[in-house]
Amino acid sequence: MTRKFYITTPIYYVNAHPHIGHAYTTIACDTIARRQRLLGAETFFLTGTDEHGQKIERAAQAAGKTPQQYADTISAEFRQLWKRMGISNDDFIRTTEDRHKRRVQALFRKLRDDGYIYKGTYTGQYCVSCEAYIDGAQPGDPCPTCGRITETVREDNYFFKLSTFQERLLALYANPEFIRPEARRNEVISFVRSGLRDLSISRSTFTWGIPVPDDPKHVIYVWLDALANYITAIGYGSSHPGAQEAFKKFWPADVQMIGKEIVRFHCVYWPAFLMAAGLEVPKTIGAHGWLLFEESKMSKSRGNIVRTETILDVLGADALRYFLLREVVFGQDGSFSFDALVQRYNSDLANGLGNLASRTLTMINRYFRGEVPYPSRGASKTGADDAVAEAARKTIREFGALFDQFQFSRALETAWALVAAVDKYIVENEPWALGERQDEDSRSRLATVLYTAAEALRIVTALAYPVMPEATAKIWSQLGLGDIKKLALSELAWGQLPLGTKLGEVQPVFPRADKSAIERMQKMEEEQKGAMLTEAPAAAPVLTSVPQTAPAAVPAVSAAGEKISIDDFAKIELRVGLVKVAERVPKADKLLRLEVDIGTETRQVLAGIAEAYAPETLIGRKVVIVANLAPRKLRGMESNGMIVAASLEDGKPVLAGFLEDVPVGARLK
Ligand code: ME8
Repeated sequence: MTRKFYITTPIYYVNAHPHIGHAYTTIACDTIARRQRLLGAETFFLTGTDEHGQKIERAAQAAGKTPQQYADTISAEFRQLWKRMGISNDDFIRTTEDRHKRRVQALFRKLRDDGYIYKGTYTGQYCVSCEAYIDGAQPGDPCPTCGRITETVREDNYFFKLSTFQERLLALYANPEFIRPEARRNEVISFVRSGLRDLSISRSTFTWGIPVPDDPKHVIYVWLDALANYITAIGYGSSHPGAQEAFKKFWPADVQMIGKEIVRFHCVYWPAFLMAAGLEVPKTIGAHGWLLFEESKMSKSRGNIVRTETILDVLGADALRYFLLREVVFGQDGSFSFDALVQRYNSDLANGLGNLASRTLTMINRYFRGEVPYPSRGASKTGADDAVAEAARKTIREFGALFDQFQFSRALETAWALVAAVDKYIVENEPWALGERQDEDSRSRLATVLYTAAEALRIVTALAYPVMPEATAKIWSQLGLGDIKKLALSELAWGQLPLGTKLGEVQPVFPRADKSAIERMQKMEEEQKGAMLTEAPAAAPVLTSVPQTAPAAVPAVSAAGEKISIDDFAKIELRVGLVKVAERVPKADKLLRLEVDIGTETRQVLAGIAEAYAPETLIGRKVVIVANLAPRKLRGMESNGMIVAASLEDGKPVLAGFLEDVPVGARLK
């Protein structure tokens, strides 16, 4: 019977344009899926977009679109990008699709019917950016994951009996395969050991979500909705026999790949939901680290993203795929830079694999009329030939073992050690010198050397296929071997290159990149950033993980008489904010601590207006906030923006406001 293999990426939030951090997760999964297909498994590879929840609703609002319009645009961007990158996903699920919504409701019903859901009231802090309830946090506390200020939520909710799963979850973690790598497993164990509280799984203060069955005033908590994609996409909750069969075949997932910041959702909530629904849990959750750029996590909110398209335009998808998997040690954070990308590309691809392919195949063309020569079995065979064969056998074994442990970087290192060994072998055996001689021994030696090099090239190419599908397919056909997708990887062994094979047309696969490639990519990114800054509210720079801070509310007075240009003014991001929380700051007579909703998020701002305004009079009031002010700390608290006020002669501030109603988050310009 054919073995099945089911692998998933997380589904991507549609509040951000795709960048190479997203591409990293997708590439890792695509590589695993491709390897599994070559190993003969019936593989299903799922990705998609996560489109509900408060964060998306607010982002859409700030962009002046409906959440659906907004989600449609960005979901399409992801889909197109994956296509361009040759991602081989078998399905792309959107959480706003009917098939998903109906099946999530079926899951909710099942959990409720089986007694795992009850109604209660939630009072506590919530991080809209992570869409996470933050246990134990106080008003004004930042989210421990992303650093943004949490919002106070008080609402009637449905609760899931998470607390009853503590022991079963701990028993699950005893299996070391469930969470990889080990460090993440230990974190999860200590989190669960410290005690689990029941989890609120519905929201009632906004509407952008899947309605709770029979109680549509509530929408299902976005993480329950999103996590369920892994089963709804393959047919859970469907009455259609075909879908039921697919679900039976593919569930449980073999690998669910995620980033480290969403481990708790996947390793605690997700298995608990599945256990409650009477379903099996996934076999392995693999958590990778972050891609850093300019020393912090690449993300939209930090404004330090690198677009995948730039790299595809200049170096191609394979270069990016190879770089990310080779450079980043799986599970750890890794830095991206254009310099490192081009350096790696030149050393490992242009001068490494590319050079091995072109010199070996060119010499076979020149000396053997393009047919793979017959190696000698006689006297002209040397220990060096056997050493290459032995190194290749070892590489096949080690590459597979490392790869299956997600140690992509070490696996590629092993394969490229073989490339280096063959290069050395070629240099030492000087086939070009042998080719100049006509005697039989030299001919026979030349045949052996070029056969050995070509066979090693075939093996590296086969191993590297899942990582670089496009380039390896080209080398494969240049070797005269046809379609690389037909390769039976499990049978890969030394000595299978058919003698006498007619080579295909030999062409360079990885042209060398010069310095101008770096400059071109940097320029493309700068131009894109410029374009984004002028793109109205959707792309407004949002919080950094260290929230921006600002002084108390004092009106900005420009140097008298000095004129500024419209461009100078455009640098100041003024937005309409809604005060949600206002309170005095202990031992600071002038300061108020405010939580201000600016459409895309809620900011903590410290304002020096306590002598002019009683906190309770500010709640629900619309104010003007300078949203892109540099961070500052006041009294040990982060202030993240500045409230605009007129300053009267006696120094008393009067808050700026509007006579007409204005939407929260609207930009002043
Ligand atoms: O978390 N480096 O979506 P998301 C590495 N919708 N990986 C990165 C990255 C970076 N700089 N930035 C993002 C969500 N990612 C939820 C998931 S699943 C049921 C719901 C990775 O768009 C991140 O770690 O914020 C995660 O694995 C994926 O992109 C999606 O992130």
